[in-house]
Amino acid sequence: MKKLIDFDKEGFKKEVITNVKTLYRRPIEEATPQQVFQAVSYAVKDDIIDRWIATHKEYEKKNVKTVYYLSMEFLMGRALGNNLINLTYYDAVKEALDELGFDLNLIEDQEPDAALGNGGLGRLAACFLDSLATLGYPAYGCGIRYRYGMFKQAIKDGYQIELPDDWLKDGNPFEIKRPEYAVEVKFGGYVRVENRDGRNYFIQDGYQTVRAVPYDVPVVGYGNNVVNTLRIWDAEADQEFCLDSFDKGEYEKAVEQQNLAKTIVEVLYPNDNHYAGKELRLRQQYFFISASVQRAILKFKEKNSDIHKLPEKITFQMNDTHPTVAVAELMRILMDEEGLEWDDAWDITTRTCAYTNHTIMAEALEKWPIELFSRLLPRIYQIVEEINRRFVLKIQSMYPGNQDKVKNMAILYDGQVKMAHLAIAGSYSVNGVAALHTKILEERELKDFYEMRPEQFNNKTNGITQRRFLLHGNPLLASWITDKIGDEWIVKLSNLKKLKVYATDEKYQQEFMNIKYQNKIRLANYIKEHNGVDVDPRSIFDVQVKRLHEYKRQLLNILHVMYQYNELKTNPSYDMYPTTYIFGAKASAGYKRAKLIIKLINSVADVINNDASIKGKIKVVFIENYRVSNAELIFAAADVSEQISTASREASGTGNMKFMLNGAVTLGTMDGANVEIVEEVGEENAVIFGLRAEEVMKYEREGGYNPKDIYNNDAAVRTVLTQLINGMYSSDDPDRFRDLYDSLINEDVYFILKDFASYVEAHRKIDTLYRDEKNWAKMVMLNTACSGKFSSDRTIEEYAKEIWNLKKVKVTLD
Ligand code: 4GP
Repeated sequence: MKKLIDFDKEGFKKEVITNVKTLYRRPIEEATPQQVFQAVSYAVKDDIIDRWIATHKEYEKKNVKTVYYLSMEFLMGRALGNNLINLTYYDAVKEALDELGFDLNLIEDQEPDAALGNGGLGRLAACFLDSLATLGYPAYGCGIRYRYGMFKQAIKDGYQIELPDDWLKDGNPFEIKRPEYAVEVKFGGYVRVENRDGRNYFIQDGYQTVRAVPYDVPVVGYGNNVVNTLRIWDAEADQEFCLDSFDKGEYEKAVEQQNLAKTIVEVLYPNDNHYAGKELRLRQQYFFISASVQRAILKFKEKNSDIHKLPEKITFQMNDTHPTVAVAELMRILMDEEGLEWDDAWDITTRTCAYTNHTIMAEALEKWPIELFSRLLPRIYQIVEEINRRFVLKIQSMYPGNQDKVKNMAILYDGQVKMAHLAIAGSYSVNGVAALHTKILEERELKDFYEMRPEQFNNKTNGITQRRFLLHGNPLLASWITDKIGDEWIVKLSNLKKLKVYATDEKYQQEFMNIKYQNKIRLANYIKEHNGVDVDPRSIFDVQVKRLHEYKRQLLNILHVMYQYNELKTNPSYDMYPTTYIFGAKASAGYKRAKLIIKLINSVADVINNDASIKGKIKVVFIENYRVSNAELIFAAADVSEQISTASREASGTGNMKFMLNGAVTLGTMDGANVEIVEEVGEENAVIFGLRAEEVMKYEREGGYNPKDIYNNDAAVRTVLTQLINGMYSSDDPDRFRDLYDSLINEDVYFILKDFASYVEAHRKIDTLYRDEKNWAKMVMLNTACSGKFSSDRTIEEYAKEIWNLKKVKVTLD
């Protein structure tokens, strides 16, 4: 890849020195690593700004169509390394810093992760921004500038502890505050109707107001001068209004507004695949949506005079149902502020909004009580009522007399506002995130909506950015690949298929496996430093890192470890290849059972890691505070990628793709994008086990299965389950894990026991395969070689062509 422009190393060094001086009144020799990080970041930002300005000039000149990716979450991780990679300056800056006496890796470690997201859908949003900029598509990410991001996880006595993530405490060098773009967002009060010139106007009165102030964060495209914007909104009390209230003696009202502003962006709700129903969360949703949509319309009007052209210039892509109030907010603006009639406004809205579904988990469905929704957002609620009234009429005219359809599809029903139904009614596109997931949406979860309007539905299989998860996260493998096939893979991941020819060549197999080994040493060092556990890089690194959720079945994984340990202890002929089981997972703060599973993993680790008699055959490690930055190290070092969700439950998964890209073998169920991974790499290069989605869904239709049958008939399962309640892993409190035991024996809604035998078999197969070094090397190399489909560049091209109708823009610097 051509370098952007010649990097001026000496100039850069000078700038870093000057920055340290002006920011901290210090000579560089006395600067702390944090200060050097800030100084370097400001120097890099300087370079970014020119491209940022040039990009927006070009967008304005061409009056381009723009996608607004509306998302409560952007799990960005660290910015410095990624920005350097995408500016194509990484190595040059590394050298410059070396010459100043600093190690870029250590400087990067000074940066806190921007953890403005939980997991899947938040990290997907971050990968999408990277791809949009790299492909040159005009885009804004719109979200919230949470004062505290995803909590920091500490492990104490084996339990998860949540600590606040004060990520802004040293300042965020890349962001820019844009007070000139602040807008007002209104909450509460009541709506009165005013008739002017024969037309009714709806006016919200007696409301509380919050000033939404945007901070812009640059999103640098790879090697193309494009810099898009992630716009995250902060809340401030409306000073003018407050002063006014003070004057009028409305002291309490003024204080309330101050408090509202303070609390609204205070914290990210730490729920993954789960709806908590908190009032503050609805406030957050409306806050950032109202601000983003208002601002987008203002910007549109700077260049366009006819509001009817909105769908030609803007798509609002709603990342799950969290931003769904956008449908009603856009209606409000079009009618109350732009003066359009309902039909006109509805036509524009439903050609501007699009919706992505990320989960079929029932507990994730957002359903707001009407009482709360209408109190908080009175005008928005009126509009939703009218949308619902018309939508129900449409259902009734299509299916006369069919009350079930109304019940299943209405937006307002049972005293609730059903956000998914609003999202579908108000959107021109509804997409799932992997082929199997979209099929389940169409055939089961959203069947009625699909039957009503099949052309609205489409699939966009997720992807990940190779720039962060290979080029930055795995530099050894990245440069080996570039050596073999050139560096175009950085922007065209399908090129990796050219690596296939190397997969059967012993020399290259050795090179590849040696890189894996180096990466395992790197991770082993991290584990030693952070967990104090010695792990052997020659053992199999079998890894499950993702949010902790019952459907993801970390419990199945640890039960299998307990089983293997029993075999080692009791069966003299049991032979296994030394394996290190690595876990990393945050549990939502209020999710008791998930937290108990973390405790179980750590308790099992305690017993097994300290039993000298098994000669280190099994090690169990729980990596504390799993997040984007340590994930990069983990993916690079994995041999086996555990993707073991109950089939049908994991919409797609994206971790599975990151492992594959870095040369790990998937041990998984036929769920989410695993299905497509197997399709790409071939069933012989993955290890698949367990019930298929149709089988799971059939059991569910028929009322489940009886786990006691397995308990009664499988002695190994019985032993493992008994060890949950006999104190083997909880001698101080034998009942500690009884809840897990009961859940398995009585319901086992996630089919853990049902899949257990098959999972044991799959592990045996991994063991056998790993011993055949050449074949294993071939398998992992083919995984890397066949991962091209899973670039988020491919995903974004599909969105851009099939949903957004975006045009690419080229940016040149004067
Ligand atoms: C996640 C899904 O669980 C995961 O399968 C998918 O890969 C990811 O979205 C991106 O599409 N869902 C969530 C959530 O993060 O909170 O619903």
